[in-house]
Amino acid sequence: MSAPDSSACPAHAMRAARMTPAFPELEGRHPCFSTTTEGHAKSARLHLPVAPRCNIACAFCRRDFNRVEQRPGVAARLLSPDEAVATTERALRIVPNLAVVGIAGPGDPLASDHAIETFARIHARWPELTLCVSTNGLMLPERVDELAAAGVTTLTVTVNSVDPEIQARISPKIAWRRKRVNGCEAGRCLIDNQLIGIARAAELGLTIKINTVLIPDVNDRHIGEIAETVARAGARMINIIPLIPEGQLAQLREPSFIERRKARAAAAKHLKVFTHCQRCRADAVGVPGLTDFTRELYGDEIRAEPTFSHG
Ligand code: CLF
Ligand code: SF4
Repeated sequence: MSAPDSSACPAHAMRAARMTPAFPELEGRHPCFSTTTEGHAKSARLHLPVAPRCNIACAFCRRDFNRVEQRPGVAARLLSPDEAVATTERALRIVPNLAVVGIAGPGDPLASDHAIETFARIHARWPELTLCVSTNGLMLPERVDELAAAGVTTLTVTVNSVDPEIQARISPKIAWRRKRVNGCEAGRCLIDNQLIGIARAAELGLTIKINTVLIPDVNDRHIGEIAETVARAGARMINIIPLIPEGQLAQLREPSFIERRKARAAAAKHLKVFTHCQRCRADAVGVPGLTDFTRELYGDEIRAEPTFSHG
């Protein structure tokens, strides 16, 4: 009997897509670039909170040092590059299947030198580890070659808009070449740098994911255009993250289930959509959503509560 023709039936096609790795070389070796449930559960990541500051001001962002909140932008403490290397050494003894070392905060990894120095030192010592970075992309054109030279192979860029007017509502100001830039000019500068940086990263062979914070009545009708634009630049996957209203956007509401589905459907016309995101802390360790080795690694307990503000 011949296999069912998945192109004839949307349900078959969706099931086939769920079972087919989008990135075979990373499947089971990187939890956030594995696109099957089995692959996602096979490997752990270690986040090293070495990035002390940020160069843009997202209206929904609330960075903090504490032990309780389960969201990006939060860590129990900042690590120096020396401490990050020592932490990696300990984690390799403690965490089974540790395959990925990522830097995703608490600030932006490209706004200072700490992340790139940390990656270079880890890559020299443990070249078998996959190195992963998550950035707002403002400094990507200037620093992506350094990232690649330091061994980084998977990249996430948070792109919340490709329209400067919309972007100005999300990140009203940025620090660019030692000056403050506001409004649409800031939006244009950030978007241009993100797209140039993504294109260069693709040229260098990095696998690129986009994080997009879904903000009702701000960018919710703009998701398809974002996905189309970043796909053209060289991104391969998108992760739509629902806003939990905080900071200057505390007056907004969370996107509904239907709004999230619509956004994913609009993005799926252009990119693979990532669906396992756990909105990790900047010092998370383990398999996202499945195991947590924070206590064993740091010798104290971080009690996680589900709040979120950052992409
Ligand atoms: Fe960390 Fe991000 Fe790398 Fe993954 S998390 S830097 S790509 S190793 Fe993953 Fe966590 Fe979602 Fe990020 S589940 S918040 S997408
Ligand atoms: Fe910076 Fe990320 Fe916060 Fe935006 S969300 S201000 S990029 S740390």
